Amino acid sequence: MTIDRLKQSQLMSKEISDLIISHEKVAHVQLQNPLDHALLILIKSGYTAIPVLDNDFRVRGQISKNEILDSILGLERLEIERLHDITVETVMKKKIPRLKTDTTFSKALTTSINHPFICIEDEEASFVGILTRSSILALVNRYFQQST
Ligand code: 4BW
Repeated sequence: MTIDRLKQSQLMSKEISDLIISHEKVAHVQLQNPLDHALLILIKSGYTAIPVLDNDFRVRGQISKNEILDSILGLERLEIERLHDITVETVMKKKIPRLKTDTTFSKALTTSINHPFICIEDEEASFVGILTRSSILALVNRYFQQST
């Protein structure tokens, strides 16, 4: 095996644990929060979408500004007054990818093609943090810079 092939295989089989943004730094909301609270967190954090957790700190889905606005879209206007009566659970996206901390970089790279961030769980399915597309790209970039 050439040195380049060896380095590539080391990168692809590396665990993602070093790349995870820890849960303390991740903006999130809870299932029963009303949409006005979720919108506030999304606007204040500046992110498009964030994880949704339950009371046991388990990942249940993710919610975006677009899903919130879509849920209050009336025939002629945004029905802002409904924001307080709808819960996050009702409109969040439930089918999202999740990975464990010992997942390989190769699997995370493939998953990140269609997902700007991936929620990371521990063995008990508790939320550990997120893996963002930018941290994945930063590592790929470092790999190519070092190879040239
Ligand atoms: O507030 C921001 N700070 C920084 N440093 N970068 C930001 C911020 N808002 C957006 N960005 C940049 C990042 O490069 O724009 C990209 C797209 O953001 P998004 O998706 O559409 O809000 C960011 O790319 P990324 O770092 O690869 O993050 C991908 C997605 O992961 C974000 C957001 O949905 C989620 N995310 C990232 N950090 C988060 C977070 N969600 C909650 N808490 C965090 N700390």
